[in-house]
Amino acid sequence: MYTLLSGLYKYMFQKDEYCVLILGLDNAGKTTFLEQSKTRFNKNYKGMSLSKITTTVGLNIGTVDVGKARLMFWDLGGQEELQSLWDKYYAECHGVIYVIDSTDEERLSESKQAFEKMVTSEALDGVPILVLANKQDVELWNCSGGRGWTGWQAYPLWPHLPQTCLSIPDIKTAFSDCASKIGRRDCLTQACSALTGKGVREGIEWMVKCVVRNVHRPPRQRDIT
Ligand code: G3D
Repeated sequence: MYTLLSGLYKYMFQKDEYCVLILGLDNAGKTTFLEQSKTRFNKNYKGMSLSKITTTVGLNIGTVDVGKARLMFWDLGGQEELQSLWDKYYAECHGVIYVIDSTDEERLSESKQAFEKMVTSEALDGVPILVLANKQDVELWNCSGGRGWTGWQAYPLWPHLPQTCLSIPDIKTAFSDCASKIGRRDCLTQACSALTGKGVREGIEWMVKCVVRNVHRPPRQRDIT
């Protein structure tokens, strides 16, 4: 009877845990994304004010429950000297969320280099990657004359206003030579605003689908050795 009840309890309440790394250059919006995710998915979570978040130095950890899956996020610092620590976490991770600051065209090639290094790491072979083109609210706010969110991947509605944010096609073009290195794995580029929360739920739900599906795939090479 005890076994039956404990089995039932586990079936109903136990979560399958997955480790997901949040990577990207400093100031991309990783911590804001983590806080926004916790606020959106965890009932009663009273997070810090998103506008008061400062850049990640070291490591932030957070947990988000989506159905029967529990995502354990590791938000790693993106400063150049901290990037060398990223690969210490690769072996344990089930998914990667790579955050790009879409308003920072100047650092796009630096971000691409960090992405390329990450994606070619053997320890991450087959791991799903969600690329978040963050801070899309900046473009939309400017381009819609302050009327708020108007849709995905929008181009300026008022062409005479300066475009302050890279679009998804811009980012895909800049990262195009990474395409062959991504290999056979789930990879999605998604527009997002960690600050307003647009795109956050969709991104996380996509990641959950991928990590759950991956568990049923044959183990990665690194697991066999
Ligand atoms: P990091 O953890 O990647 O280093 P943070 O980045 O989450 O600390 O964010 C860095 C800065 O970007 C913060 O501003 C934060 O408010 C801002 N930011 C993060 N996401 C968004 C977004 O979606 N839209 C906009 N407009 N800003 C965002 P400050 O001013 O504190 O440096």
